[in-house]
Amino acid sequence: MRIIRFLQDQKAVLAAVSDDEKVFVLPHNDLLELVKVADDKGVTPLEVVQVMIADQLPIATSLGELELLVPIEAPEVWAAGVTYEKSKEARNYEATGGKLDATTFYDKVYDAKRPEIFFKSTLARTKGPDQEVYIRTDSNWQIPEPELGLIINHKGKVIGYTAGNDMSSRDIEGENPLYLPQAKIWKHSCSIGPAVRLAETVIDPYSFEITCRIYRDNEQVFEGKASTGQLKRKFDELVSYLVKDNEIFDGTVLLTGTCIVPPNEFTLADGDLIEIEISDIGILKNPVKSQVNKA
Ligand code: DO4
Ligand code: MG
Repeated sequence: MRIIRFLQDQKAVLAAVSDDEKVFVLPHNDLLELVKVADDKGVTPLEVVQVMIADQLPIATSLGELELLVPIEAPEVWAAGVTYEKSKEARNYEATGGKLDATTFYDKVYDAKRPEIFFKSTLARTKGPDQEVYIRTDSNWQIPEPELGLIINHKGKVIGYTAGNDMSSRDIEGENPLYLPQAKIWKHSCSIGPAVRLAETVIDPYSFEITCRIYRDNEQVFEGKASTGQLKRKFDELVSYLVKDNEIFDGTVLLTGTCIVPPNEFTLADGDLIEIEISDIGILKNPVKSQVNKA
């Protein structure tokens, strides 16, 4: 069971999507309210949804026709880095100018007890399905980072899973690791969606299949696939470092690192379309816009 939000008559509507893609409107304002109702009743969010939709007909509009919004208004988005071997290799390439035999701090963090965790986005900055993500004007090497996102409550309990795009500037990051915030955070540099898969409906979170496709002039110019089974760390390990001595708010998203990196000669361009598909969650689509000449 997945949870979405869509726009209807200028208002956000919460809905459940069944495994056969039928959409049922829910009476709650958002996922957090649904979770609270479930907690108050001593049942699970899935059980609340099942009771709600038992005597209800699905809406006539298909999922593909809805104007989807971010599935959760996450107060903050955090991200883990260098959690997959593929990411470690890509960072080493950036930091060493291609000298792959050099040992860097990326090798160290990959093996260290403490993971890399950084601040990525706020509610006002986070974009949803079909919204534009921007590329920077001062970078010549930019990529999407397709990542599984954990939606957690203030104690770090995982409520659900979504897809996320940790847009990144490889040349700015490669020039100096102290530039990480500029390589990661700018206007429209983070998107999440299209749905939240309720945690209790996921048998094994280490078997999500992630696919990233990039289209240019209606032609596919990149496709990469990976699985969360390749993750070096465990999700609860990442969450434990995020919540430690921190104040985390209900509905926070933790992106869990990228496992797919386009070829080193690739950079995003104005007009590209990014698709991030995660099995049992959906496809997050975002067009790419350059900020050159943008008001
Ligand atoms: O070390 C820089 C960031 C790494 C990252 O964002 C990732 O591995 O996904
Ligand atoms: Mg990342």
